[in-house]
Amino acid sequence: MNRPIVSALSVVVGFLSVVAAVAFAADDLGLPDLTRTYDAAVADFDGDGITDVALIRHQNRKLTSDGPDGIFMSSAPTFWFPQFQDRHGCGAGDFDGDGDPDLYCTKGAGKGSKSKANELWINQGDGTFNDEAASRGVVDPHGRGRFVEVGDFDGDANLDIYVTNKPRTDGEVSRNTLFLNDGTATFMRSPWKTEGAGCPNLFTTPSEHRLLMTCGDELHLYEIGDNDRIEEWIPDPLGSIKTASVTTNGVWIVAANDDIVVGYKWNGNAYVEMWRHDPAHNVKEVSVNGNRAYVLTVGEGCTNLRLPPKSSRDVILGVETADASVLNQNFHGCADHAIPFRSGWLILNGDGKTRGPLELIEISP
Ligand SMILES: [Ca+2]
Ligand SMILES: [Ca+2]
Ligand SMILES: [Ca+2]
Ligand SMILES: [Ca+2]
Repeated sequence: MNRPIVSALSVVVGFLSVVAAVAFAADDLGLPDLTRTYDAAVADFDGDGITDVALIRHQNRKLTSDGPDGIFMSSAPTFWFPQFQDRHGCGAGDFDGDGDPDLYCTKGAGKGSKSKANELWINQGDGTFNDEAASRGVVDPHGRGRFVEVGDFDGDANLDIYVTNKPRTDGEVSRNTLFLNDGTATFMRSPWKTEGAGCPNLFTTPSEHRLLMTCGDELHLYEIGDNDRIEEWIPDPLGSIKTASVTTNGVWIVAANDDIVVGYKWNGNAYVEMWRHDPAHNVKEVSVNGNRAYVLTVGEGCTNLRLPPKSSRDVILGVETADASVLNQNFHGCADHAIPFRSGWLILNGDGKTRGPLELIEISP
């Protein structure tokens, strides 16, 4: 098993007065250690009560392979996806309503000049998955796929799929698309539009009917009504917002630009700024899980594995109080995404062409 040059993962990380957070090596849980990463989706895919991880590594023939993308399950053997598919963001949900989580994955489109087929992996309940995207209407052949958000956006109790797409280079339409589930895991494109193509990268879903996304330095919170009706709130602009996340009840939004993290609270009419926190490093992402927000910084940026470690200074904030716990991690690799996982987060550090360590942060009450 490959180990990072500096073993920062298997130790308790320092600090703190507010929460107890512990970092684990991902390979302790059967996940790869140093690897490239693009996205991950978490769910209990094998139904044993333990959260599993679908790890997506932007696998591509032109880039060094770290093994195929796959679903790392707690009891069943890992399920591997077909190799070299330029797979990007994935989202898990029980789309066919049979009680087990399925998985939808976007793909790129040959730098915006080719067609491709996104994948809808339907869980067979025996540790295997079948790609049924074509028969269920979610291939999105011209979409230059980037990220996925799963939620019941139209309130009919069936899980829908929101896909962000980067603009194409050949004039074909490639914009963000909401696929609505008809209740049989067959999907139709909604006419509903957000800030369309060109804003593919950062967004999250606070609750049903809603979509929060950052787009061109602005923060958009959409409330999705009848398909063509859009209501939108934009909190007092922080300026150059690049990342945001929200509590599941929609009461709190935590947003950040490069320098400042801000907490907004819904007062019945609008989101009102309640606190600010300076994390002292460039913020890459904010991810809310329960009443805690993980602020992922890039510090000195992506570091080469052959060089001495440089510090980053990630922070866990109380969403309602902004009480802060600093994590000095000294990770190699590129800070990538913080994905809510069990009581903490799965941290991806292998963005781009640089391999980095996977990390698990667990929070004790
Ligand atoms: Ca499991
Ligand atoms: Ca299912
Ligand atoms: Ca199933
Ligand atoms: Ca729905």
